[in-house]
Amino acid sequence: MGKNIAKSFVLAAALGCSLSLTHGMAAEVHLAEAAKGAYAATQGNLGITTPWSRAVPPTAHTGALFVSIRNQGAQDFLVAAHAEIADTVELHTHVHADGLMKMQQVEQVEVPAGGTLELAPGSYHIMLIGLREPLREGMRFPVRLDFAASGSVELEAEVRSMDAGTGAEHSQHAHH
Ligand SMILES: [Cu+2]
Repeated sequence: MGKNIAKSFVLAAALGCSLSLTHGMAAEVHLAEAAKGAYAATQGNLGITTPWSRAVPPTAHTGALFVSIRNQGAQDFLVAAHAEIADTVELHTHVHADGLMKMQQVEQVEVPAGGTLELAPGSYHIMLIGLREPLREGMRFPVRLDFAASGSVELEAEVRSMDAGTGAEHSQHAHH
């Protein structure tokens, strides 16, 4: 009897140990993220990474911006984006239609409560239409993001190489 109690104690200790280990690892990941300077800006409950786009050939008139938005609070919506570098800036998503991936404009994009909105190649993105100058690797340009609840955030976007990022290549998708 006494032996059994001792055994279950050991088990509980082992479980407790593995639980706190998992917890510790999650905290470590979070710290690593913060140490990297994961956010270019924070506003209210939002933490926003540096918006980025791929370099485009000088003949291209469109580009796409990607950014990650972490929301520590209640549900919010990205409702608009502005950038002087383009005549028109729209919020887009990708949809499958007739076996093709097509881009489609959306009114707003949810930033889920306690979650992350990921604008990424092949998914939601900010479309830059009518580029006033080519997006060259290494250049930076100002961008403003408007949120329904959190207000507007000014950021500086950076242009990365033409093959930056993972997933589907944006330039290969049919544009509405
Ligand atoms: Cu688009």
